[in-house]
Amino acid sequence: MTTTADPADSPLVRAARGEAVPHTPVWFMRQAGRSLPEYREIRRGTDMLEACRTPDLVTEITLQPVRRHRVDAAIFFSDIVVPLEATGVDIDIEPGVGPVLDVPFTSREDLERLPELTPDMIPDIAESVRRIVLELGPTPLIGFAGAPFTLASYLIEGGPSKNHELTKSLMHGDPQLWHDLCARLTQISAAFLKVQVEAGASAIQLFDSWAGFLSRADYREYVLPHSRATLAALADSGVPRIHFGVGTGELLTDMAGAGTEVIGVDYRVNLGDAIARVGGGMPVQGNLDPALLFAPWEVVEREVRRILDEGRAAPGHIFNLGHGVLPDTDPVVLTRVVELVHEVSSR
Ligand code: 1CP
Repeated sequence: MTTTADPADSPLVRAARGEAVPHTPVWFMRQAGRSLPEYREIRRGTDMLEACRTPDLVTEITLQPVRRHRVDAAIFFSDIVVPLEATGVDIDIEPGVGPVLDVPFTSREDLERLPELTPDMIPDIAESVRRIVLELGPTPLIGFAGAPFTLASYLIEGGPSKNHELTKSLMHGDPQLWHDLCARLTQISAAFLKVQVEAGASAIQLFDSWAGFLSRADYREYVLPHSRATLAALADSGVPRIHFGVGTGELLTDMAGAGTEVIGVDYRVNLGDAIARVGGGMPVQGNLDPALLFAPWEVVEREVRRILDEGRAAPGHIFNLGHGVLPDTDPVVLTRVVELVHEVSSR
């Protein structure tokens, strides 16, 4: 099979559509940043959110893992809270912690102070995407955003949370405010995704990282309608959509039905079981345990082969980790995984 130089015909996009591929495409969540020495070097002295708004840096950091590992896709270097900050939310990304707010979201007045996101608030994002796409040529760029629940959790908790208790308290204590907040976050997420697609991204991923903290009943009532609306806003964009959350084995069928072409699977669910759970008809992404990259190579190799094998039961498989690259991962192991995936799956 020949592939053209068009990223819309790349192995990643083809696999996401359930079409035949020359090899199983592979990329890694959090491949940009984190474990790469060249990332740490270029980021030195620049605040994370400032880096995300600087096209020179965003372009270089997005391309670094593609050059080094020869992955089948780039993931846009940004963060799920970038669109929130762009609307004026006073939020920072603290090194070693993550997104933090001095004044968390509590009330209707806070919602009234949260405007919609318009493209003129993020001209640099479109510019970064255009530059990256030019440099990438045939390799697709994946755009992304946080889903309303995960964004709401940062706003309400004021930072990373172990239990999401303030979020659940607001969700149940004032359902109307909860749904209105999530409707606003749907607009913000969808607008952020559309800017990336219009500037040339070839696929999008909607991260609902913390949805696994919810019961299925709460997920269905308070979260799924908003994720569905976010994904629906991209339905006519022409690019495949990937939906992923951590610890979401129990929610997989609901998430798979949210209006996505590909369901991302975290490492706690066996890939074959995940494929069966969603009915076998849907392309999947995943799901090597990122902690296993620290194990002896024989273990990594066995797991990669098993996951590739199980992935054959789906109409398409995008190889990935079951969550992000851990900061101390040896980048050499990541490159070897890419080579192994390509070698084993080539046909
Ligand atoms: O100073 C630094 O280097 C900050 C570390 C860092 C980086 C490199 C953060 C802070 N964000 C990012 C980039 C990032 N974030 C990317 C692009 C890079 C890539 O994937 O290769 C993406 C896709 C994200 C998305 C993101 N941010 C998610 C969803 C993905 C996931 O891992 O579940 C979440 C939950 C965040 C919030 C966030 N931002 C940063 C951190 C450390 C966190 C997590 C904090 C927490 O545990 O709650």
